[in-house]
Amino acid sequence: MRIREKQYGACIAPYRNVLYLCHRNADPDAIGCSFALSRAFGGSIGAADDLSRTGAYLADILGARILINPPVDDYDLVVVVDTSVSTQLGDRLPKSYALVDHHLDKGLLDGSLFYIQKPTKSTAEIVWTILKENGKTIEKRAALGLMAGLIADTGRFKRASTGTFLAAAEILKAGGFDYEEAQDALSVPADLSQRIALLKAASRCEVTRQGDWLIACTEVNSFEGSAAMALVDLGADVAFVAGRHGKSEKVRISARSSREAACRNINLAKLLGEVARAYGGDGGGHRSAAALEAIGDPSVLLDACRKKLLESLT
Ligand SMILES: [Mn+2]
Repeated sequence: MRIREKQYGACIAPYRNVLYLCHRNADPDAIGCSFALSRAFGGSIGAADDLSRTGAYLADILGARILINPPVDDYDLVVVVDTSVSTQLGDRLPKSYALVDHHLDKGLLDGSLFYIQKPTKSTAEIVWTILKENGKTIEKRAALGLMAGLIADTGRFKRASTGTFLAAAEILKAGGFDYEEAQDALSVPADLSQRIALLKAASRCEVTRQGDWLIACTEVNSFEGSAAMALVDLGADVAFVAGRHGKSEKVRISARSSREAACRNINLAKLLGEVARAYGGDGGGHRSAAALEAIGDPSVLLDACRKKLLESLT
């Protein structure tokens, strides 16, 4: 059931024991939103498998306790936050759940008790509206969490909308801190392993040119998302980065596209979703930032992504 932000308080009220659940590799948007919701309406915070480095850094600053892989069926209700496909939860989708999210995928909507899904630039903007319309006063730490999520998901306002700027101004005012403090909550010093992964990704990169399009494909077994972003920064229109995790057959691919590519109607969420489902997995995300998990050989999956993209360009 789709609900409005204003109805959130009434919908959550009957549940005593609520868990806010973040996706795997939980980022500042997921952490900040779960923290703000749990402070306003009560409940615990959990994440599937792990937190991202910036997510962990922010959780530390907020003093948020995040349970890793909590027993989801022990809660009256699980609110899935900033997540749009069940593979992002390691397929541990609880029996009864609600959803607050800003992605394009529809996969979790039908099975939910109630949901708010809007294509805002960050889930933080939705959560901010929820708090306002339910008459919650926001404390500084919660505001800081939302602001950090908003800054991170918009690439420091590069992908911001007018709604993002409005929300940002309101959150700063309500929280009583300045923009610099919010930026500090995201400034994790880049660690050596990340820098090595990005340099490896760039040095192994294979570039395909079609007309004036440059497509970069590469393999590296960590920091795929950051690597894809780095390759777009270096000049690729679209970058696909594949990695294998642990000993499993599972392959993760992260994809990013330039602003130009997004303007020319490339939809990476759709493209990765289709490739993933052809290889026994699932994927999704946003038009210009998406990911998949599927079974197979990394190079074969990369090839399938590249082929599908080339087809859509002709
Ligand atoms: Mn998000």
